[in-house]
Amino acid sequence: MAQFSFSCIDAHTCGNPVRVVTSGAPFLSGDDMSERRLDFIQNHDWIRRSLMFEPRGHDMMSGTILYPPVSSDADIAVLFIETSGCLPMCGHGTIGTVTAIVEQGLVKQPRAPGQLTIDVPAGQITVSYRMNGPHVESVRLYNVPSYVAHTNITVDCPGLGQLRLDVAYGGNYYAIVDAQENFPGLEAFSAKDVLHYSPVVRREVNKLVECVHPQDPSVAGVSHVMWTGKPTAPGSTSRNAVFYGDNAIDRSPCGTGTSARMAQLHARGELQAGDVFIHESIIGSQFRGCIEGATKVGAYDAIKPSIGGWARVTGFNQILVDDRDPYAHGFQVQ
Ligand code: PYC
Repeated sequence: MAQFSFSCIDAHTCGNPVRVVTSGAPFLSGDDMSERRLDFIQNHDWIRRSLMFEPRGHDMMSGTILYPPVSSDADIAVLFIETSGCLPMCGHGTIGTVTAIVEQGLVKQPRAPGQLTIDVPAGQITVSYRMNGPHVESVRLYNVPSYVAHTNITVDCPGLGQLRLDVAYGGNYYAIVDAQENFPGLEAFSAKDVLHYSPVVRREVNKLVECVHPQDPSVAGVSHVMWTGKPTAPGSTSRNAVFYGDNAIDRSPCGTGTSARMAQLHARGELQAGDVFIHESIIGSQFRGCIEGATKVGAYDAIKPSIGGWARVTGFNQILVDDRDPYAHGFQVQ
């Protein structure tokens, strides 16, 4: 009989869950977090399924596993896990993780006060955080360079008709659907509509275009679909719902999605460096996005995005995965 135990801090970032695994992680081989992500996917993926799927998780479950830094100038390294797989980057996951580990004193000597440099599979990111007494009040994430990969793709979506969309990268590749003739905007869509139409859009766009990150071929393919609409919460610039995995809608405004969206708006000339972009989620929570500057990803013009948000710890969870349990490695109901 084998029993595995994982210490977790459970939190949520603006409504979307983050399960931070602080002990029980397997040793990973590879020279950077991108290679270590591939090692995890090949040899240890049962851990992700056990911790993310039912009965220990649910369709929206998302999390991180903490590792020592890989680069000499980083404080920590993070592997992202969720029901859909191991993302190269996750914004809400980063904000939740930083909040949880700083509040619990798990970063012993940050290299700079109020800041962390983090190795992630998509590269290296930095965060700054603001304390209020013992609590982390807010986190700003300086994300990986984000760019537009394809514009004006047309897909056929049975039930809606032809949809025009752009594909942009913000740490993951996003198909971004704006209001148009066959999609009046997110305000006309229910959560059920998002769950129903997104897998079709994702499948069709992946048939039509190839997305491979110019600097890391292991980051490829459209994984997320963003539906946009008019804001409803005070101060919001725009509203969105991001679909991921098989059954999930991000409850947060989505960090990598907001980065991709800002890259798209910048490419269209609708958002400039220094502009603040307040992105609203399906439940009305907000991230404060900003374009920090311009850069390149391979031959593509790109932006340097930052995202501000908050997270709250909801509990401490010692999770057991026991061979005697027929559902030890989790299940999903489709
Ligand atoms: O915040 O980047 C994000 C994210 C990706 C999937 C769910 N949240």
